[in-house]
Amino acid sequence: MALTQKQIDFFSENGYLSYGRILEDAEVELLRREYDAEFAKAWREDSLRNLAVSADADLEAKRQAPQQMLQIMQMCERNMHFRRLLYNERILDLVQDLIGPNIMLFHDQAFSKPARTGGAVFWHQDNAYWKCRPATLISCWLALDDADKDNGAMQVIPGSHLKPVWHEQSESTDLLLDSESQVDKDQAVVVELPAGGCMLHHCQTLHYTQPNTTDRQRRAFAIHFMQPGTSSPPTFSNGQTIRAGFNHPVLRMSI
Ligand SMILES: O=C(O)CCC(=O)C(=O)O
Repeated sequence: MALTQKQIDFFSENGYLSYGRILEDAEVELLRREYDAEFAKAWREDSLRNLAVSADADLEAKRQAPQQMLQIMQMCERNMHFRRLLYNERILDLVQDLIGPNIMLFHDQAFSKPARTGGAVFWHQDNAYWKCRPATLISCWLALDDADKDNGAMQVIPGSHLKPVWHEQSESTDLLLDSESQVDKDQAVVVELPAGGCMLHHCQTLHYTQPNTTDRQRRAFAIHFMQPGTSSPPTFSNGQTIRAGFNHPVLRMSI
């Protein structure tokens, strides 16, 4: 087992686990280079989203927006290094301890918060977007830069995975909003991580990242894992579709 029983129990009770470093310096360096190249290309091709503006904003509006919460979906379909990362044995060992030995990809996404202009990702439960059944998906969120509260480390509400809450569509951004009253922000825990560190969270855990108020960028990559047999509607609740192609590969199977 890669996780101790204590860590597994902590995850079951709280819906998240701060694991700490899982990638070596050289792996982080390589992924950062590839990440930056993919974001530069995506800007040129207009194939990324700025979640801080509404979904129909054009390229200029995305560029000029005072807040930048940049997202590339399915990095694994664009870049071999990120595709290989999905099969990283160290990461899959952690996931296996939480959802068992049969593991499929739901999808992946890169989230970039530039220094100073990096916007927030509002409090949400991932499964409010995904509507997967059973709601047993696990995410591994990897920090490619040191992440602390001020540059947008992950914040979570312990225990919130036990109950889905109502979310509504934000009018000004491409994000779902929690209903303010349903999140007791006093309970929030900030999961600070070093570059190359990861945290795991359940698909119903309420989480949030604040705007980046520092001079340090915050790059992150999230892999969302599911058990075979998980069903999901073809589009997310905000109308977004997972691009076809690589789709939902089996990452580990024990027959
Ligand atoms: O990286 C971020 O700022 C947000 C990440 C997130 O919401 C997620 O991984 O589900």
